[in-house]
Amino acid sequence: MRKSLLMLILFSLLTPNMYVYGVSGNYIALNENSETIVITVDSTNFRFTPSEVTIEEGQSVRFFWSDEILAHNAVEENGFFDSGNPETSIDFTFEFPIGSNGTYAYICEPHEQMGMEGTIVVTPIVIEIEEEEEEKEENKPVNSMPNFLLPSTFIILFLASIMRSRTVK
Ligand SMILES: [Cu+2]
Repeated sequence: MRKSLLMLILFSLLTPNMYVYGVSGNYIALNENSETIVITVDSTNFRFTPSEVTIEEGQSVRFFWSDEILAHNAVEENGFFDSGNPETSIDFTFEFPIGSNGTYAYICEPHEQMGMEGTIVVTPIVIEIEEEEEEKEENKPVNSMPNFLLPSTFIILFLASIMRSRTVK
């Protein structure tokens, strides 16, 4: 009898925490599912397409072309990423890590003079954090208070009933 009471107390204490972990888990899953942007070479042979992309931190850019007439590469101006030697076929994926937000200019080394260049804008991940904070604040007066109070109320009631049954006997 006492074991089942203890289990009930533990369960009611754990339930609000499990809910919070579940929510944050969903946010992580959303980031992992974000798509990779593919940048290739257009029909003029001297342009990247798309030449300007905006992504979020944690997303990847894939430089991909095959059997081009000319050999190309993609090199960031400060060496942040580098697809290597110019090739007619390239498949190079670069992930922009968390904290890498900023604007990155890159060039194709053999065709820099032709204006073969591009820009990648990486935006910081702020939406998830804002949502989580807003949710917490919104829920505080409505949901969080009863969630927090209920388990402790149960414990007090259970302890009181146990103590009462002891003193009676
Ligand atoms: Cu090129």
